[in-house]
Amino acid sequence: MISKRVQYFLAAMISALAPALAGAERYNLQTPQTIIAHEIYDLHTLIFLICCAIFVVVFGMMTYSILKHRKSLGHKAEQFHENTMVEIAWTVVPFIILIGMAIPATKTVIAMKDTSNPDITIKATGHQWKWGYDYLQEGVSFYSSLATPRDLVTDQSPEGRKKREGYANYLLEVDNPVVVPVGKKVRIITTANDVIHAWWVPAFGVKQDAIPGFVRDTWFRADKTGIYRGQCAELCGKEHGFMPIVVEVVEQDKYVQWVAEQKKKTAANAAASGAMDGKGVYDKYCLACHGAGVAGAPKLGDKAAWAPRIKQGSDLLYAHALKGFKAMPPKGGATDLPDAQIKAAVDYLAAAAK
Ligand code: HEC
Ligand SMILES: [Cu+2]
Repeated sequence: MISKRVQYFLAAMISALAPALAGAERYNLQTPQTIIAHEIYDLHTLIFLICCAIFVVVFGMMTYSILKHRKSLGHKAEQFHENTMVEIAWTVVPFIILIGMAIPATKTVIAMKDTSNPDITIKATGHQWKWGYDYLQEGVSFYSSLATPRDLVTDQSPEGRKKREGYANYLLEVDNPVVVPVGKKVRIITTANDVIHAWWVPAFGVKQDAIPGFVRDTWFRADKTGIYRGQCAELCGKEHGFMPIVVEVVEQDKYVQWVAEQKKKTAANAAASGAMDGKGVYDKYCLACHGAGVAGAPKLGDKAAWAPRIKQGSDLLYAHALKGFKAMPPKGGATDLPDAQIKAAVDYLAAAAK
C-alpha cells in the first residue's frame, strides 16, 4: 500500500501541475494552424510521452532496487557480468524505441520539405534587421520592419516597464505584414543579404534558415484566417530580437484586393523615389549592350531598330526585358532590381526611339 505521506505528495504534485495543463498554450507549443504544425505537435506529444514512460520505468526500477536491496537489509550484490540476455535486451529495446520514434519523425520531415506545386511563392530576404518580401508571381515587394516604438523598448523607468507589460504584441508587430490567402499552399523561399537569419512562424510549424548566397525553401497552408506571429530565429546581430514576422491570413478575395493595392503602392513609390529612374537604370545596367549595339542589341535612340519592337506593345517589351529574350539576359543581368525599375528603363529606351 502507498503510505499516506506519499499520497499527499502525489496529490500536491497533481494540483501543482493542473494549472499548467489547463493553460497549456503558455507551456506547450502554440496551437497548430497547419497540417505540418499539427504533425509536429502530435510528434512532440508522442515522443514526450515515450520519454515519460522511459523515465518512470527506469527510475521506478532504480528506486525499487535501491530501496529493496540496500545493504542495511543485509542484501548481497548479485554477480551477473557478461550476461548475454541482459546485454541483448538493453541493446534491442532502445533500438526498437528509436526506430519507433524515427519512422513518424521522418515522415513529417519529408512532408515539411515537399514544397512542390505551391499556389503562391514568396521570397523572404533577411536583412540586418528587417525582412524583405517579394511575391514572385504578383510582382509585389516590400520591407517589413518592427512597429513597436523605440522609446518604449529603451525606457528604463518603472513607468516604462509598466507600459511594456500592458502592451499587446510587444516586439511582435510590424509595419507591413505578409498577407496570404487561407487554404492556399504558400512556398517561402528564404535567403539573406548580410548574415544568417531564420524565418520562423511557430503556429505554422515553419522555421527555415535564411542564408546569404543560398536559397532554401519551406511551405505552409494556413487552416484559418487570422494573424500569426513569429521572429527571426537565428542570432544575427545586436537587433536580432527586433525583426519579427507577422503573417496575416485572409480570405482569397481580400487577398486579391490587397495585391492590387500593394501594386499601386509599389508603382507610386517607384515614381516618387526617383532615386533610380529609367535613365539611371539604363546608364548603370543596360548601356553596356544597348549603347553600342553589342550582340545585336537595339541601340538607344535607333528608331529603325526599335520601331518593330515597340509595335509589339509595352507588355511584351517588359516581359522580354524581365525574363530575357534571345541574347538579351533577364533584367539585363540586374536581377536584384525590382521589376518596376527595369520597366522604367524599358520606357526610357522606348521613349528615346520615338
Ligand atoms: C548583355 C547585353 C544586354 C544587356 C546588359 C541588356 N540588354 Fe536588352 N537586349 C540585348 C539584346 C542582344 C537584345 C536583342 C534581342 C533580340 O531581339 O535578339 C536586347 C533587347 C532588348 C529589348 C527588346 C526586346 C524585344 O522584345 O525585342 C528590351 C526592351 C531590352 N533589351 C531592355 C533592356 C533593359 C531595360 C536593360 C537593362 C536593365 C537591358 N536590356 C540590358 C542585350 C542586352
Ligand atoms: Cu535575423
